[in-house]
Amino acid sequence: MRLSILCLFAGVLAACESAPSTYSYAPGIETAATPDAFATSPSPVSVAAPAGMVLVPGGVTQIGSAEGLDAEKPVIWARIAPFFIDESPVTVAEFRKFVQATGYKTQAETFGDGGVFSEENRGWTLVKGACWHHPQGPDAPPAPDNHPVTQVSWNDATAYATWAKKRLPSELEWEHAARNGRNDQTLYSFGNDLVENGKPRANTWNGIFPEKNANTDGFRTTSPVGYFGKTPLGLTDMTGNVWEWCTDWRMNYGDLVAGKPAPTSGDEKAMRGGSFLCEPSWCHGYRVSGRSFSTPETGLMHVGFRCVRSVQ
Ligand SMILES: [Ca+2]
Repeated sequence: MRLSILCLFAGVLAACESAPSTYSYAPGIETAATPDAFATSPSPVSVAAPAGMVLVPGGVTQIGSAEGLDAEKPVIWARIAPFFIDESPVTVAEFRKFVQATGYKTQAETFGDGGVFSEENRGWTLVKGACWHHPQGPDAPPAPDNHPVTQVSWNDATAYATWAKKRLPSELEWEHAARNGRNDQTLYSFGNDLVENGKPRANTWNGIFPEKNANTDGFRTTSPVGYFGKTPLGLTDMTGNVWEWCTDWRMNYGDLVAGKPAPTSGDEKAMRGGSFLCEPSWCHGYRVSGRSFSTPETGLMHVGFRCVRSVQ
C-alpha cells in the first residue's frame, strides 16, 4: 500500500516528506526500493514445523544482487511473513506416492518426451520416453528414489503441492530462505566458498560449460538430497542439484517497486537455486540471487521443486 505523509509546517500545507513506498506483492509479502521503507519487521512466531519442513523466520531481506545478471537487478527489498519450507526438494520416492495416490500423469508423459542435456552433444534434445522415473530416457538408468524428482513441469509441481496441502514458494520467499531468513549477504546459502577443506559443498558443473565436466563433486546429473549438507537454516540443496520451480510469472524487480502489480499471466515461470549444469562463467545460477525461467508445461532433467506452507 502506498503511504504518504502530508506535513503542516510554518502554517503552510506542504508535502514536505513522503515515507518510502511499500507495495503488496502477495499475501505476507511486501516490496520496497529500500529497507527503511518498512516500519517494522514481522513479529517472531514460535510454532513447530510440520514433518520434513523448516520454519523460516519472517524478516526484511534483500532481493537480487547489484553484481548479478540483469534479471537480478535492481536490488529491491522484501518484508516477508514467517512460513514453512520443505527441508529438501521433493524426491522421486515422494513424487511416486503422489502418482500412486492420484493416478496423476505428468506433462512429459502426456507429450511423450522430455528435455535432456547431452554432454556428448553439448546441447539439449527432446528424448522420447524421458519422464520423472526415467529423466534421461527409458534406455538410461531409472531415477534413484532419494534424488530430487525432475522432468516435472510447473503444472505438475503445482498439482503435487496442492495434493500435499502446500504451495510453491514465491521467488521472494525462496530467496529469503536462501539468505537463511536473516538477510545473509553470502554468495551461497552456506557461505562464499563452493569448496571447503577440499570438499565440494554442492552439486554443480565442474569445469567449463558445456565443453568439459571434470565431475569433481562426483555427480554428472542429480545427487541424493542432503548429500552436501545443510544450510544454517537447516535446508538442503538450496545450491545446485536441481533448479526449483517458484509460483511466480517472470517479472522485473524494478516494476515491483514502481507500483506495478505482480504479473498474473505470462509466458514463463521462475526457477531458483541452479543445477548440476550451472557453472560460474555461464550463469552461476546457484547463487542465492540467481534466477532462471521456463514455460510452465516444460519438463527438464535438471528442474525439480520444493513446497512451502503459510504459517496460519
Ligand atoms: Ca556435479
